[in-house]
Amino acid sequence: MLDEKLEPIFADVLRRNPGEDEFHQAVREVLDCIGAVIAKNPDYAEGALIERICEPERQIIFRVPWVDDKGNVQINRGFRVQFNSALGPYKGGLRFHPTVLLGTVKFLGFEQVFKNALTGMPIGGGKGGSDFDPKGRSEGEIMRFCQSFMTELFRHLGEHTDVPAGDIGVGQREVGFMFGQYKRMTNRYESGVLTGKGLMWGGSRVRTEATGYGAVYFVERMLRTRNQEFEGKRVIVSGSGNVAVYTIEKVHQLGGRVIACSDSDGYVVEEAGHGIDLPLLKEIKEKKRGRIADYAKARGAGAIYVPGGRIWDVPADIAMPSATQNELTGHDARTLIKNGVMAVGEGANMPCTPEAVRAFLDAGVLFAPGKAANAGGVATSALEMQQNASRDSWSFEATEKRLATIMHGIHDRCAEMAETYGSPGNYVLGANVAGFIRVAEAMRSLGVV
Ligand code: NDP
Ligand code: 2IT
Repeated sequence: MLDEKLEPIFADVLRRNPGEDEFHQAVREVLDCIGAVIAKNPDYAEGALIERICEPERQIIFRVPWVDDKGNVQINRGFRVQFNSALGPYKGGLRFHPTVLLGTVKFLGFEQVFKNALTGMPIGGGKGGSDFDPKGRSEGEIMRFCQSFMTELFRHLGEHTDVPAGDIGVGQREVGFMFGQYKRMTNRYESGVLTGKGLMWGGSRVRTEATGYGAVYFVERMLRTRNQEFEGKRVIVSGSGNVAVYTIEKVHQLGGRVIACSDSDGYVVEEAGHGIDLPLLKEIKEKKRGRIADYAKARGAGAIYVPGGRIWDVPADIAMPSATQNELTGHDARTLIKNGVMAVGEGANMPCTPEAVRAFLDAGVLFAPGKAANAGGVATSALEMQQNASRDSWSFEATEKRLATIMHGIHDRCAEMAETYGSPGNYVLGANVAGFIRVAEAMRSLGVV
């Protein structure tokens, strides 16, 4: 039930952003959580502050024309939603996926505002991307697309203005092509304008690993509140991209056993030995840009490949959804609960549907919401910006230590806020309240802008 002050605000969000279901879902979750904050401190509802938080500061939509390898002209749509800059320059990734619509980018930008606030670092929230589908495209096509995309986007960026990074379909290769085009168009080697760069040209150590590692650090700390640990646990991780691969790596380092992972075609289960063979998975996914079916084939009899199946049917102690939004439904949640899941950590953005989140909370399953659990990626991006600003480069160990400290800090802040607002152990409430308060405080100080 929404607070009565928030009801008309949400009704307005629905009316003014028709058809953007994912954006509605993300806004609804935050508004559901901040009712108690408003009741305690009505000042936060003054000056249309909540209405302003729900309205992006700027939304940029542009045509991205490019020529494919056959000489045909292709047209895609580019987006950048600069959602909130109260805490710092807009910061958030770029997603290249055929399903990307304005509403997708708005939901991701909105989540990013609170996530970035939770890190405690000086970064505002934004997100961008395109409905470009990188699957099956040659390196030349990817480069030409990235160059065309940046030819419009560059004028909206800057190390003090807006700093994109990767997300689905955008990794170091794409960031490189975009940084090259930005450098060419501006005639500036402005390292701090993009993060997720290569180590040779201004990138930070641990950025590649950061989101997955950070999510595992968060869940580890959460397990500890019940005297549990990863050691000996059966873990399933959906997806097999950047976040999934480094989630698997850290779980293995902590003695857990990841027995299943997936892509949009299906999942693989490997019960024997140490579970998923990470060096092989990296070889196939990162080097060859292959599929989970290729991985399963290379593993032979020890691995079972289930095309088109649901990975959540695999019994596990811990589930880490790390692919995409709404990939884990209420039905999946009930299956996991029936099979005895004790903790769920969202590596992806909003991977669990509201019904699934409700089911986990009601069943007393430890649940780490994405905007807290996957904040390690953007936090390490902020560390990359720090290194760029001081023309410095830190060791792997020092950077990973900073990441671990940041994740533990986020965990503890969420836990404390959940307790303060009467729902101990509810990290969804804790994350939304803690993120909201930091953004709201800054916005109040900055006046009506
Ligand atoms: P990648 O592109 O590296 O990997 C994405 C993975 O998810 C692939 O295995 C992909 O499978 C799968 N996937 C994507 N879309 C779908 C879909 N519609 N249905 C089923 N599977 C899908 O992306 P990342 O690992 O970077 O991102 C994964 C999630 O983590 C996203 O929600 C992203 O927003 C979030 N995130 C990423 C951060 C980062 O630093 N990269 C930081 C914080 C959050 P397939 O190859 O078949 O498409
Ligand atoms: O969703 C996310 O936090 C990201 N894709 C990372 C953003 C960033 O700027 O590093």
